[in-house]
Amino acid sequence: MKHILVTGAAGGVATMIRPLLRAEYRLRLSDVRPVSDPTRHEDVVTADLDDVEALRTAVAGVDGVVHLGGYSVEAEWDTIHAANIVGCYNLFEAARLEGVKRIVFASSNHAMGFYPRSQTVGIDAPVRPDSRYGLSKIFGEGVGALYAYKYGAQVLSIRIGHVAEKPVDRRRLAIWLSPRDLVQLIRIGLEHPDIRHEIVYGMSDNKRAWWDNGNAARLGYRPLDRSEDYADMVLAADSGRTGDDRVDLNQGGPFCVAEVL
Ligand code: 15L
Repeated sequence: MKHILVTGAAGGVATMIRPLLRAEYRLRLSDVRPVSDPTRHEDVVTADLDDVEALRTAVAGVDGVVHLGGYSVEAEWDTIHAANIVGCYNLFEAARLEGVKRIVFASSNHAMGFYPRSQTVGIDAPVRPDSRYGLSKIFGEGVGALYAYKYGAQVLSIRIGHVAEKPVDRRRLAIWLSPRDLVQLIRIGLEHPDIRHEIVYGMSDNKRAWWDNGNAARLGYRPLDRSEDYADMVLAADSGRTGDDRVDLNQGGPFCVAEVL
């Protein structure tokens, strides 16, 4: 079994996918917060993203990294800068110093949040961050490209929509990503032989999608879950109208107006 470091392991996304990843990989879990209930197939390390030496210890000897760590919503610049700019750079640098080449980077749909929902965007469209958070994810994709092309890393940046057991509102019908579909994308990032730096959208098989996920399909991604199966329930509960067109018409939704979430 390959040994994989998962950063941000105490967070919601990591908690959802750990049982699935454990079936295929031995996991090393890192966070600054306590990680709940590690099994005997998991070891836990405490590593702050501002500490390259601690990150080197965390990354040493693993076959790949799934970088879910950092700050996951909009916040003041100091917070985003520390966690998602400096922290992301430190993680890639620690991996380079330890000779770890495979990295899956949890980017976000908020790199593209100011595209209107009426437009289908692919991975070649110019970025349109909707927040300091979205901007930091573009930086992370850039770091991935730098370490791939300059230092020989193999990096998959997944522009994640919303990871949950099911889509929770109208917007999420377009961007929902089930835990097992996320794990399928992570597997591609960790295993696909021909990756240098690739960007894919992190969504399930969503009929209402506003992203062209052709690059993920090219890499072999075949999502198993469909948001449309939940559409009746979701649409009955959510009109999708807040009264603010910036929220209602843009892909990034509330991130397009939020200062701090
Ligand atoms: C994200 O990138 C966030 O990390 C997550 O908390 C959700 O808010 C998601 O986007 C979303 O767009 O729904």
